[in-house]
Amino acid sequence: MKISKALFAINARAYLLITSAKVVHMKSAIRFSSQVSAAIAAGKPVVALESTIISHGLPRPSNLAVALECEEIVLSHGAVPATIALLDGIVHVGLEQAELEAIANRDDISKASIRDLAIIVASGKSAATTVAATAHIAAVAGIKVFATGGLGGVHRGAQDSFDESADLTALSQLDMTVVCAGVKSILDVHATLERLETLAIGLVGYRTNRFPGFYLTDSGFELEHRVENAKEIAAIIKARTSIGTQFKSLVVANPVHKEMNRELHDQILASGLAKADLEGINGKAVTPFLLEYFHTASKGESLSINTEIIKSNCALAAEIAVALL
Ligand code: PSU
Ligand code: MN
Repeated sequence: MKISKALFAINARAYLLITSAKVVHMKSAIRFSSQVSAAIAAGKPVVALESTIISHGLPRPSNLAVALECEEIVLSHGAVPATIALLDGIVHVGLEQAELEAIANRDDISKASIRDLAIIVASGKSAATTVAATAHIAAVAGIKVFATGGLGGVHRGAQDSFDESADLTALSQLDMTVVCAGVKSILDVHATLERLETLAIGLVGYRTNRFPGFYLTDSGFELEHRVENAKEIAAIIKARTSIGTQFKSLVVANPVHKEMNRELHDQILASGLAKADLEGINGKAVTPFLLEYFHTASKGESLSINTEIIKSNCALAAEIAVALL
């Protein structure tokens, strides 16, 4: 019953792709929390939240506290939070408190991008979802707005390693609006912006003309488009549908209010990149390694900024979801 209600909200393309056999499979693989399923059925605003940030982006025990706070912020701004994660082979859209605790504290939570989803489901394992995987599941569930911290992107040295986050290609194929604070300077920011352009992913600055650099309000790159409020963003989302570009996501770059000390930032960045190189960190371990390094080396300063960023993105995402009604 819950699922059939949710299926009404599935976007047109996803619906076409789902044969009746696949719907039967989805019923067993995707579980909506009672709060999320009620919100979808009633047409209330819902905001998707990712879980890799909880399991692999923030240290314990603040990860759980931040995750709970994020849910509260979305609620207080008039939308329903749908944190997305896989637990014991089930894709959850909306987590109950005990499930959120499991994602924050269990040691068997891997990091799943889109290609990992079916493998984790079939093997009955558990994983947190990246921006790519969260956006995919959210789109299948008919959720239009998603809040995260920073987007994945093109890694430094990608011309040799080919290390580009699947977040980018995922967002080039999904009807999703992602609120983030830009990308971290652990990445090649310029190359990431170029790839966003090539992949036709929409990009607007929220009350800024500069692309934010996560801990820093300005990554050094200019943005062509600027918006001032959630209503303007909702108008862009609706315009995408009317001209057929809705399956290219929209990234809303929301800069942090109070940035990190730039000297400290640059120093930690340089030593973190050098350590990752020295230790031969590669593949999907690179991002969590550098995030952890930042938190430890800044003695908590990056953590408090990170927390502020996520909270602010959750508030804006909820405002957008409300404005879309
Ligand atoms: N960037 C951040 N914080 C994060 C991530 C990226 O500032 O927590 C996480 C997100 O879940 C993102 C993922 O989708 O890392 C990208 O990882 P990769 O580069 O392995 O695709
Ligand atoms: Mn990678």
